[in-house]
Amino acid sequence: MRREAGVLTNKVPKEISEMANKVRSSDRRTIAQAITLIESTRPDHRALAEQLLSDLLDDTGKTIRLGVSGPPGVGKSTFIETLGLYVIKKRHKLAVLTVDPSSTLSGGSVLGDKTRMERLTRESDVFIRPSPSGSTLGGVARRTREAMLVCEAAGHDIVIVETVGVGQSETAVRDMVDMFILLTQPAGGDELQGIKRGVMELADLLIVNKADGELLNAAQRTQTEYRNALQLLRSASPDWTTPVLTCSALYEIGIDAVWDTINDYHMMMSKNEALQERRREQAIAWMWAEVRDALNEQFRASPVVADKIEDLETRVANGSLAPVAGAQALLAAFSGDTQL
Ligand SMILES: Nc1nc2c(ncn2[C@@H]2O[C@H](COP(=O)(O)OP(=O)(O)O)[C@@H](O)[C@H]2O)c(=O)[nH]1
Ligand SMILES: [Mg+2]
Repeated sequence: MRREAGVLTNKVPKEISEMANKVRSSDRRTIAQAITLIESTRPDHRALAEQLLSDLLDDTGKTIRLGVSGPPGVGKSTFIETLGLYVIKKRHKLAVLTVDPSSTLSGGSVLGDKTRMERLTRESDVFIRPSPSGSTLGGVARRTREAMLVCEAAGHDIVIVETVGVGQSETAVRDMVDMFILLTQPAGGDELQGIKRGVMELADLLIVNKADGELLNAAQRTQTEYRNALQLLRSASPDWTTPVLTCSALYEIGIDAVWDTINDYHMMMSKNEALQERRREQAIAWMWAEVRDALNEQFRASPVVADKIEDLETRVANGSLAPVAGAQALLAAFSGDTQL
């Protein structure tokens, strides 16, 4: 494609403005194509994707962005389907995106290829997109963030990003949503299973799922334990104390209260400008992440650097060169290269 057209002249190719218009008119095929373009790693595609996003930017942001995380099997997909069906009855348009760290590592998927969202998939006002496979979690997360903007421009006013809680992905998702929802399940005994304190601190809402049948009592006990534990942590936002709710995603119990809480939170955050502030911070963090990634890529792609890597690595490994000196040699080679 015409890389020069984008990079050198800033002139937006006709097909990109047409694509933007079709996204805005909510053409499903175009939305899917736009996201495929965004996920492409080819430099010419990247340039086009950036133009597309610039074109769409004014139509984004009028949304509730929700992140849903939790350990595997806790019921994230079931919950998203149940909540999703609930909100589209209220005439919202929903998009569901996933950030799946496992897809970047193994090509496999922790979230499961067999998503449990068959009922949602059949709804015409719902757009569901699984995680792209990418080289780094950060890369996947940024493409997901861009996909989110495309969905917003297409009029999806609720975006849910699902991620499995296995470490860094929670932070990546928290950094792109307005409200981070952490799902847990009834714990056996008195331990709070599976959720680390650092992750709990990220949560704007904590939900104990599977509060049904034989698990109901245990769910309520777990709810109390989390309430107590949260009192010892700092709140994610100054004007908001992270609530702990119970629900049953499977039997569709307690979803009203979840939705009310999401709305309360959104109203509170919008009223005191906290939402705008959070999004401003996210945008700046995103910009720096892009800089970091681009620099890293350029560094790796530099032939002068590549020439030196093997030798320097060997010397650092066998102790004849200090790691800091090795890094400086690489950086010097790189800056010499980029000043040419
Ligand atoms: N009893 C009960 N089981 C549930 C509930 N939600 C999900 N499950 C079950 O838990 C298992 C994992 O659910 P899934 O949504 O795939 O979890 P995910 O890995 O977090 O996405 C499935 O067998 C679900 O049927 C619930 O509210 N109550
Ligand atoms: Mg799942």
